[in-house]
Amino acid sequence: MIDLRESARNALKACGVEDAALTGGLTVRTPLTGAELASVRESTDVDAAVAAAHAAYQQWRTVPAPVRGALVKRLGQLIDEHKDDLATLVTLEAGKIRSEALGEVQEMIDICDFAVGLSRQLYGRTMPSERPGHRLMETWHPLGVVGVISAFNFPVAVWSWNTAVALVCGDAVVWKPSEKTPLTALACSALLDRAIAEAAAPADLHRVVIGGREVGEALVDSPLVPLVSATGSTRMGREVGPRVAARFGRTLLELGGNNAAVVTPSADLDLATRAIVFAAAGTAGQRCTTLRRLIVHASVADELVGKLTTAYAKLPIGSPLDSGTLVGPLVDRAAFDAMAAALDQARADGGEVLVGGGRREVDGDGYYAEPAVVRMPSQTDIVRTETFAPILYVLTYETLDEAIALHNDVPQGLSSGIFTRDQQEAERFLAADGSDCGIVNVNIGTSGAEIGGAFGGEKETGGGRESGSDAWRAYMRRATNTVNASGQLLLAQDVSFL
Ligand code: UN1
Repeated sequence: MIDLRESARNALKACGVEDAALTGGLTVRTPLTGAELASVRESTDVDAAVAAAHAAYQQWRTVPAPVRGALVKRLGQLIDEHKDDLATLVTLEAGKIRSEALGEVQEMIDICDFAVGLSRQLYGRTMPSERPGHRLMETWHPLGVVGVISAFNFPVAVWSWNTAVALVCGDAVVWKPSEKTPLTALACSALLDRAIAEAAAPADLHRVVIGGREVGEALVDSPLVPLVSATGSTRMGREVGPRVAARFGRTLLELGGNNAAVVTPSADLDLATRAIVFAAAGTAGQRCTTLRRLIVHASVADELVGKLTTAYAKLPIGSPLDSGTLVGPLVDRAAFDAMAAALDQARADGGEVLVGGGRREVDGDGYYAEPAVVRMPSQTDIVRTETFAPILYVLTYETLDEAIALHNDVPQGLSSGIFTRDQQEAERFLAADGSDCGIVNVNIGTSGAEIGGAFGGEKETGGGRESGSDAWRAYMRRATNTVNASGQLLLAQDVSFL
């Protein structure tokens, strides 16, 4: 039996976290057993951290972007060198199975690569001026301190999406990780500190602030934080959004999802089954991209549900430290209670729990849930609510219009998928009158997006886009420049004056 505390301490040490950071008032528990992993020091002066980061930004913004990219390149190398240590911490703190923990660290390496390339591609446009001898163009400048608020379920990848991009954009970062996962944050921060020191970049370019609500609020309210990138519940986003807007700051919100897949009669049901089980039961249903609703054509519903219940009944649930495990624990008891309450409500609404829903006694106070499949008579309120646990609600449809209407009739709009071999159906789902989500897939589940695309969603998901594509623009400010080399003063729109 491995000693989890020892294992966490070794991984932290290997990443360069000082012992002093590991004594304090915030107790960190592992979802594997509920036992205490460590205690960490809470931050008392967020304003000071922001001020220091702001001073660092003032230097960093004048460093050429490709030179900024070299820092992120080194960060990516260090993360790669410490892939095992970081994955161990992700497993211990967030409960992910090894392969998913390693996958999360791989996302960090990938986004560093992406950001290094980006550091030479922060392109602005030039536009034809309507005046002779004039040039019209735009320049992208660094923005300032980016406040990153991240959730327990992707304790490191989401930080890296924001931080790797923000750093090449010339910004500084102050990070408030989830109180449930401060150890992975300390490890990432130590690696970045090392890269910063080696690059002789300003030491305060990145700061971690650990604590609860007050720490987040200080970041949200700071006038020195022009962008707050927050990942978490819609409830949290509803508070953060207006507060930042009130001081004319920007937000990048990545909130709840209630992701669905449509399965049409032409779908490859074996491929769909594998994709659905990973998307719905993987990560114990604790991704914002987790598949929560299945909208199946009535003609294939029984066959697909049969395949799913068979696969679910065999899912290895247990400690993520065991190599055969595919489903680890929920993060804590509250998550399990929320799952049980949602299942009770689904039953009260006429739903039938076909498989799962119980708790497996695995180790101590770990809350290991059996992923559940629930057949529902209609899309009731509980189906329209995101419960952060492995519950898959199954609904049936007759026409594709009906499926799309059901699909879009939820408050959230993150990720979606269609399983079909009919190109017309696929194109319809991808079209303007198809899925209303930020992520729309064909013959792929809703989770497990690559970093190269922009990540985020519509409606109550918050509208932000992070990670790849042109998401970098949110981390910079745009200046539009008109340059007059004509030697005369010509006013636009033919206006005459003086
Ligand atoms: C999240 O759950 O907050 O697409 C992020 C995915 C991962 C990221 C999820 N690449 O499932």
